[in-house]
Amino acid sequence: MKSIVALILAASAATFAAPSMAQFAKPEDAVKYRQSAMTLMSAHLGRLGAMATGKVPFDAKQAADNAAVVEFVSKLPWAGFVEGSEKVGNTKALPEIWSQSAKFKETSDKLVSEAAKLNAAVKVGTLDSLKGAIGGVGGTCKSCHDNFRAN
Ligand code: ASC
Repeated sequence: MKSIVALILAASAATFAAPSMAQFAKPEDAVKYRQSAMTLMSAHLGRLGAMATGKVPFDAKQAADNAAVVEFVSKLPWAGFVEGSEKVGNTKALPEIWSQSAKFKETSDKLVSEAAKLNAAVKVGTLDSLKGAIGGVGGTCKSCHDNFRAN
């Protein structure tokens, strides 16, 4: 019985670990993976941005739901920046992602931590708490795009 439980745990751990060590059948799949994650991040951050700027009314539940997605999804794109996917398909990824990989990692780590801060902040449930934290995320998106994405 114990070994069955251990087996199930090991199998589910492997499933959950998959995104962070994603193996892609072909480089195009890696590009699609990271772009999909970025698309989700943009959609959910966009909804928070609309609330923060007053384009749509603030709704604490909506804010919390969107920030939870942003925090989770912020962890995903990075596994898709594999060697060999630099110039594949329709990508704006700059070569600096690979030639300055430590700096890229630092920026991506910063996004993950800013997204976690945003998610914690919106749990307060006020427009001010959202406003106070969304800039940290948006600013990190921007600095990474400025340095590592072709416009
Ligand atoms: C978004 C989005 C981006 C970033 C960037 C922040 O919502 O789609 O690319 O924020 O505009 O400066």
